[in-house]
Amino acid sequence: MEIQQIPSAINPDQHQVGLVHIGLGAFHRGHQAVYLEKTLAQHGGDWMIASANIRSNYQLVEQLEAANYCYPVVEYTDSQHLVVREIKAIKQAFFAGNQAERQQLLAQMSAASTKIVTLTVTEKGYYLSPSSGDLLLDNPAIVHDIEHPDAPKTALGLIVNALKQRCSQGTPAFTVLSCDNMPHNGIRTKNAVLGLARAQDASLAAWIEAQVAFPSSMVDRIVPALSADDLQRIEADTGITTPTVVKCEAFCQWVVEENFPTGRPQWECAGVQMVADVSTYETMKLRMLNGSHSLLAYLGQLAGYQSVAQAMQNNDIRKFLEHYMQQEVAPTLTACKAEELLSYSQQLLTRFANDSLQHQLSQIAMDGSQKLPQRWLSGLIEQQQKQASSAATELGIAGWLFYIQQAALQKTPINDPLEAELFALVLAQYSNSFELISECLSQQDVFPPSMTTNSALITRLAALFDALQAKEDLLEMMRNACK
Ligand code: CS2
Repeated sequence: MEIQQIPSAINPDQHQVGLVHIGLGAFHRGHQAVYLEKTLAQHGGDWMIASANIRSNYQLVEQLEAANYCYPVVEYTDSQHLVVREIKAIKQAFFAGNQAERQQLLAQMSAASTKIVTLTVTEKGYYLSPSSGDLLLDNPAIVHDIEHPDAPKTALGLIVNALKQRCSQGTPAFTVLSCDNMPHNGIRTKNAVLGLARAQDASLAAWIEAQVAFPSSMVDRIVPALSADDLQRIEADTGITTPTVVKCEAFCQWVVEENFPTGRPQWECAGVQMVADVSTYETMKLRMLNGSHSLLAYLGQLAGYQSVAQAMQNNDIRKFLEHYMQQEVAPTLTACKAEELLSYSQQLLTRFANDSLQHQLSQIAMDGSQKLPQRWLSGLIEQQQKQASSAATELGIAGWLFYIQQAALQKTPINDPLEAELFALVLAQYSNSFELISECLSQQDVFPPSMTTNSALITRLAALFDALQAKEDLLEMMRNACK
């Protein structure tokens, strides 16, 4: 094992907090915090991070505090090469699930020194209908934040509350930067924040609309959740026993829309791509990388695999993904050059095969209802409009519904905000699979209307679903989808 150690080159005492982050998970610590660390080391500035968890993992906040907010990121290039990077870019951490710390977080967010609020709260943390992008005003957490604007439970509620304080103090607004895997994540975040603000106070909403910038961004780095086995492996490889360690791949990308009226760190010195429009990067990544991940999550688990790298060792699965990316996704990415898409897809196959990551398929399978519209369905609709086949994507959809039905029958949670609705749909009595698929596709928060009424598509999905139920050879079905 070849190990490169990169100690932190910043002195946290010399930099103040300029950025508040909500969603202190492994991804944030292994991605945005690493970029900030590099930026501060090269360019200085008051851009340290104050980072918060809203609902879970108070222990992590305590552990970080105990370690003086210094933690290692272990970047595995492959099973023989890794880099251990020391990160000190986080100056403070809060657990906003407790009232006192929530007030401290809100004070930090309302302070004039805070110029940017970044978010990694996952798709469901925006409380939007995944298909339409409309705010779910009747969701209990949003109802709570409308009724109790001074004790918010959601990231949206925290942002609206802090902006209200800034508006009334005469402090300029901060910029809100979403770092979640959603299409047009800046616009979606704006809709979510404005939707909540309008339900609280129309004049505040008007101020936010006029004053707050919501740039979009595309983030990319595979940062799996850590298991006890991972911790042991890291210890064996590096001797590190720190509980706050982050494990990830070497690859890292961040493409950010240049729209920061309140100022921003000199991220480009750390390799961040600042662009006028991120949508091409975003669609490419969501459909190619995340779309492949979701195919692996459901079909890979149905084929008996547990991790991405294990599934990638199966040549049929590898070819299936190659087919999906080249034949079903690439034609929808009209703004990209064919060679660029080919090399991107090849690079993804290599990244997925990295067996040091142990990226669990069950982790990716979570929140399917929130992920699949942008990963599979928008591209599928474009392909259908051109009468082009999307057999791999269709097998993915049938596989997802079958996976949900299996879980519902075994009473195993699928970790999805629509779990109850989806379980009820797949467990109801139907006279045949066509009826079952039709009913599932009428779930409008997931499926767009053009799919719900497409009987040829429903017939194909029903046939795939029947084949899965009949335990036909899944690898053979994958091979057929590539014909
Ligand atoms: C994954 C992503 O869990 C998932 O849904 O597809 O977290 C993926 O690893 C990242 O987007 C990679 O940048």
